[in-house]
Amino acid sequence: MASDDLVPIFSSLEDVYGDGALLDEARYRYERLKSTFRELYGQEPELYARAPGRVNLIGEHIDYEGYSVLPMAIRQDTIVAIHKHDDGQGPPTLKIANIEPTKFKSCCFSTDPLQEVNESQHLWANYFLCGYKGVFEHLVSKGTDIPTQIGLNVLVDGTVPIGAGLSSSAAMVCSSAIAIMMALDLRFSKKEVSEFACTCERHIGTQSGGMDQAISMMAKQGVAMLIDFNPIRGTDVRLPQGGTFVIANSLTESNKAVTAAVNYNNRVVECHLAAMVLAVKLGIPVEEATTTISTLSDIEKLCLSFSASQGSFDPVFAVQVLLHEEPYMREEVEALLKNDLQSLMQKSPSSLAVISAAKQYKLFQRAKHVFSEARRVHLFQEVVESNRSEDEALPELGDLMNESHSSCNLLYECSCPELEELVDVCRKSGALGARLTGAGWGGCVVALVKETSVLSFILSLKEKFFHSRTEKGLIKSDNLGLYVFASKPSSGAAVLKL
Ligand code: NG1
Ligand code: MG
Repeated sequence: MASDDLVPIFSSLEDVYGDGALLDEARYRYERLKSTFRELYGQEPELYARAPGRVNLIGEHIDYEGYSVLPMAIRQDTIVAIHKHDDGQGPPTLKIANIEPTKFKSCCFSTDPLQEVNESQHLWANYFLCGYKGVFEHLVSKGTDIPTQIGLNVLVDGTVPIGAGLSSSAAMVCSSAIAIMMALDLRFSKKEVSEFACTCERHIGTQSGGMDQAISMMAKQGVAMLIDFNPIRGTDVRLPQGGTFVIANSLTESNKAVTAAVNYNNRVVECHLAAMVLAVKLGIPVEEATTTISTLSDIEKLCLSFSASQGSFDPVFAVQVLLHEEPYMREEVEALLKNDLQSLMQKSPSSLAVISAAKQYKLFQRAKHVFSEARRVHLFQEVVESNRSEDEALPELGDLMNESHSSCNLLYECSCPELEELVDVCRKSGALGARLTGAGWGGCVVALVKETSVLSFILSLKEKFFHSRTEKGLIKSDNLGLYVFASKPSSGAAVLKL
């Protein structure tokens, strides 16, 4: 299986960036990295590691519940240039600089893999530190010898927009992890990195699922991928001809690491509580429910095991019958689970932060979103794989995307006014479907558009959404290509020795 392959090492930019306009841009970026590296550190990079961002086509907020998702890599990526360094003066350090030093200030960390990531500081370079810790944690988990700590000089260039739901964080963690892997003379498979990069990104304080790291590591040019979890597996998905995905940025940044307790992690905790409550309602003893059930996909498995003896059992139906629509108060959940929430969440400091910020829990809505969204992913894949004509298939895919968005907005409440406006503009501009992509609360929209109308679609978005923003000075009109662009499935992470 492809994901068991080692992280590829290339010696030419063409291998990764093809031979079009992207290659010219890449040449410029790598040259600039090389010369800036030399100026900063007095040496040239030993190698470069790059990992792409992604756009999730369907399957939002379900990866951490164990459900399959359907993303594709985008061309925007993060490049990490790296070289070992030992100036013999004092203990070795990790020096991390960015090609945009005013926006992203240089940082210096010790080489101790046991150092904590300071969650409250929200440093961009923390994502490098996550990758660094991840490599060592992975070695420990494999029972492999730990290499001697060495100093590293690092320079980063990222083109994935930040806080846009296109996974700049995973692009940075994955590219850092493989750069460090190479600098320490280690070789891991794409799958290994997918797995440990997901776990180590949690040092930032978000309880991420594994979608972003998996697609960033395993993506292949020209195909989207169905990603399954436990264990991680990627299946190529060939998108139907005649349709193009256009990404548009709502220009509202959502920094998940900062808002985790009320947004992202809050939803993870609500799903966890919903799963335990459903288990109890399905007759599982409380003790067992609170110790063995952690995700909603555990509940679906339970339902399937019942269905063998009691006829079919649908998880969306179970939610409707077993949970109530009014938000649950803490006392009610505690009474159902015969435990106080503090002790149920005690193993996870970030869950404790959620509990102290939350006033109520929307178990019905969150669980209904997750189960129905999981189903939409499979319907999407079925349509893609069916031999239906593009005239038939594309509108069906568009409908599924629209349903997904409405569920994200109404049930999961992870949209925002700017995303709503942009989705609306997309549909009025001829999109077959449009939805928020990534975590939401800001960031991007992905729209499915007929290939033949992509240009007029983008023009319409520029006029109806972006024009007023350029007038207000939020963005520059000559930069609009950064905020709205068509995207083809791009290739996954790689190391370059140039
Ligand atoms: P983005 O949009 O990159 O912040 C996040 C999670 C994913 C997934 C989506 C929602 C991380 C690294 N990524 O993505 O795992 O849960 O939200 O579908 O936290
Ligand atoms: Mg992210």
